[in-house]
Amino acid sequence: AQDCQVSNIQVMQNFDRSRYTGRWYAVAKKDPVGLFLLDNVVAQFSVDESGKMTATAHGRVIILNNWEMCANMFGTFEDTPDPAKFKMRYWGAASYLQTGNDDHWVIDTDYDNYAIHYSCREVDLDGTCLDGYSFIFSRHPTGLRPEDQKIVTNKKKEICFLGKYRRVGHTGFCEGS
Ligand code: AZE
Repeated sequence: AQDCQVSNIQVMQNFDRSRYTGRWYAVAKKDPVGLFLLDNVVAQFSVDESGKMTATAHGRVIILNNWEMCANMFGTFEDTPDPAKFKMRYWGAASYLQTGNDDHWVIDTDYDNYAIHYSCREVDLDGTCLDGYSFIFSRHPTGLRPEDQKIVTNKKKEICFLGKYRRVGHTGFCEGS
C-alpha cells in the first residue's frame, strides 16, 4: 500500500473517538500550500452527548501584514462510512482567520501516546495528493516516546509524506489563550 494513491491510504481500524478525546500536542507537521499554523499547535478533541466529534486548536500564525498572533480555531466533524475518516469544518475565533472544509483522517493512534493525522486538500489527476497537510500528535508536550518513533516514521512513508515534516516547537506563545 505505498503507491501513494490517496484512495489506497490505510486509516486507523475501529477508530474509537471517545478514546481520542483530550489534549494532543503537535510535534511535527507537513504543511499545505498557503497560510498555515506555524508552531505551538495544541488540539483538544471532544465528543458531545449525541456522539458528534468537535475540536478546538490553537497555534501561532502570521497573517497579512506580518502580524503574529495565536489563532484560536474550532472544528466540527462530519462522519463518513469509515469511522477514521471525517470531514472537518473549521473556523477561527476571529473573522480574519481561516475557514475551510477539509478531510480529516486518523491514520494511526494508540490513544495514549501518539496519533498521525492526514488531510489531502487536492488529489492530482494521477490519484496522488497534490496539496495536503498532516500532523503528528503526542499526548506528551515533550514529544514522541522513542518506541513510537519507528511506527510514526513508517506511517509517514505509507502516506507518502516522509521527509516533508518539520518539527513543531512549543515555546508557550499560545499559553493562556
Ligand atoms: C486541527 C485539529 C483539529 C481542529 C482544527 C485543526 C486545524 C486547524 C487549521 C487552522 C488554520 C489556521 C490558519 C489561520 C490563519 C487539524 C489542528 C481546527 C488548519 C491558517
